[in-house]
Amino acid sequence: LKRVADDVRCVQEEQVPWFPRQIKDLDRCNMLITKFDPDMDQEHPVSEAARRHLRAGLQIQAVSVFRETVGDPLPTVEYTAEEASTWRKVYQQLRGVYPSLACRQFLDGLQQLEAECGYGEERIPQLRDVSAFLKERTGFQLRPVAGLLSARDFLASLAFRVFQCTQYIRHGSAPMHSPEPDCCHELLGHIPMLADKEFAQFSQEIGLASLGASDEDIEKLSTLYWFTVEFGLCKQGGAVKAYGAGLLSSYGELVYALSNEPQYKPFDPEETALQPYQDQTYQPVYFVSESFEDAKMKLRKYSANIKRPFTVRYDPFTCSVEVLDQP
Ligand code: TIH
Ligand code: FE2
Repeated sequence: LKRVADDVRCVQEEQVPWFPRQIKDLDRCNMLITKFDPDMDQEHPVSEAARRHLRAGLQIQAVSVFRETVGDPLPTVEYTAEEASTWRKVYQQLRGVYPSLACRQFLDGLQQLEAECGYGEERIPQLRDVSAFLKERTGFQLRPVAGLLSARDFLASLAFRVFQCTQYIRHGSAPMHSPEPDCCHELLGHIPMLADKEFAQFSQEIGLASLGASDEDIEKLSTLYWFTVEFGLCKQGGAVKAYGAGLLSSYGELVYALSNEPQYKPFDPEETALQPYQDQTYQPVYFVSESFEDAKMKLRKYSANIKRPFTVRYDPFTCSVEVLDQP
């Protein structure tokens, strides 16, 4: 009888997609969604320096597979004067509108980063410094990545409080919007939010919910991630504010999202999870939640209900995931 039970369990386990159990397994979570090859695609508006970083990034990726842990010091990057000037433009423009358009949690985080982590228009913060800062605040750490990752790999890293970050900067000809993540997006959009304890907890929960989930559930979770963590709006103090990183790193889209032009829908995970999305231009529709807390609670509830034949629990002492069979 025992053998049968074992067999049944094996069959069940086979249906579950592989997922990282230990933080070092994240070295295997680096599947890039290659939209373009920096050496081949001459159309994509990437500066020479960015191409260099992209190539370096691809090398980092190749090397990191052999690394023992994700704790190695992050590489520092020497940005060119042209890149520094792109950063300055982006920073100045956005900084001016944040007080009226960004949510309170974001403003708090940014203020801390300015006071304690060298944030400002003068220079592009290094991932190494920012990672150390975050680690002390919320336990999140950064890991360099060469471009857009598969949703499954990106979400899995959140389960371990690891945020995979691009390190190169957008082309100077289009500072106000980039169709892909770059360091302006990570540093200005995501990092201030990840300095918030509750938001960090919530991000990790999305990650834990994604481990071993079906392709269909990953698609829904990443759609939800898109319309909240990337493009979410919430009501705060009687006004609509942005908390999504894709908005907070794009002056063009931030102003557009909070104008009368786009369509607003109330945030409801069941419905939002089915909304098609694209990343090449501004979103035609944004989801507004009653409050920042409301978005968190609803998404948390949704994540917790995803069906899997097991449950997971994170052990912060060993930075690993325990897998428990459902009774
Ligand atoms: N559009 C964002 C920006 O200009 O900073 C970058 C991205 C967010 C999400 C996908 S691409
Ligand atoms: Fe992002």
